Amino acid sequence: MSKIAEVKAKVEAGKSKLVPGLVQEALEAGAAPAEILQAMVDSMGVVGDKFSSGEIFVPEMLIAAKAMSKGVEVLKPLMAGDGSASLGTCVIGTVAGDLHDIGKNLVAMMIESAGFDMVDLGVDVPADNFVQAAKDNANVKLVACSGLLTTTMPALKEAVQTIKAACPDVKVIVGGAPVTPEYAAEVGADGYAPDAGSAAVKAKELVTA
Ligand code: B1M
Repeated sequence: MSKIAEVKAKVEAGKSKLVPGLVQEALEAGAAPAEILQAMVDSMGVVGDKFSSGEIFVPEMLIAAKAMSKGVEVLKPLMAGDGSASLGTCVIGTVAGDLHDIGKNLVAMMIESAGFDMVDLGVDVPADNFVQAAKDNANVKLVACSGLLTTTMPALKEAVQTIKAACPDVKVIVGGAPVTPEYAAEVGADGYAPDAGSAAVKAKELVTA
């Protein structure tokens, strides 16, 4: 089994203690950080499918998520930018009622590496907290809202509309598995991205346009 395949298998199995070492070994074997990251993202897809089919339950999903987060910690320094030029501050969070943070953390990492200072509000963030952070922090140019559950789509809409009403000059970008470009436009977001890499590209585009 290749090192990347081992990383993938151990993330799926939720082996938090083994994953960082295997990620390191995969790097030493010549794998690119992006390739290892994609393998871990794929693992979470498998975990989601197993949850949908009733093969595993919430605790197993949670330990797999923890294992992936440990692996991402090893990759983060390799994927971060040099931070030399700031495009402004980005406030990021997962919307109210939603506890998923792996995708949000990846988006934060990529937007930061594109040249933004990052203020991460974590998960389950009420709309007003995004506004408060946009006002309290210096030079906020962008707010990024992540949502993973169809049931929290209304919270995403509320977040976008509250932020745009209170801070019309701040750009808002949204994303997450159930979010579509059409939904993003409908709720009044300035931008949408399907994944972390394109979120960084879109973020830069929004504040430099
Ligand atoms: Co949850 N969960 N979960 N879960 N979970 C999903 C999302 C689900 C699809 C699983 C399934 O049924 N197949 C399903 C949602 C179904 C739906 O809404 N239609 C689901 C469910 C139902 C639930 C609970 C309701 C389960 C329950 O309690 N019965 C519950 C809800 C809790 C809550 O939030 N209130 C729940 C709980 C959990 C855990 C806590 C156990 C855990 C999360 C732990 C954590 O995040 N720290 C968890 C996990 C791990 C998952 C899956 C398996 C993996 C999510 C993940 O991290 N994916 C997920 C199944 C799946 O995704 N296939 C599932 C990897 C990550 C890199 O991808 O987050 O999509 P993702 O991010 C991508 C893009 O979406 C995009 O870029 C990222 C990477 O490139 N993106 C953005 C994300 N945010 C963006 C923002 C942007 C732009 C792009 O701009 C701002």
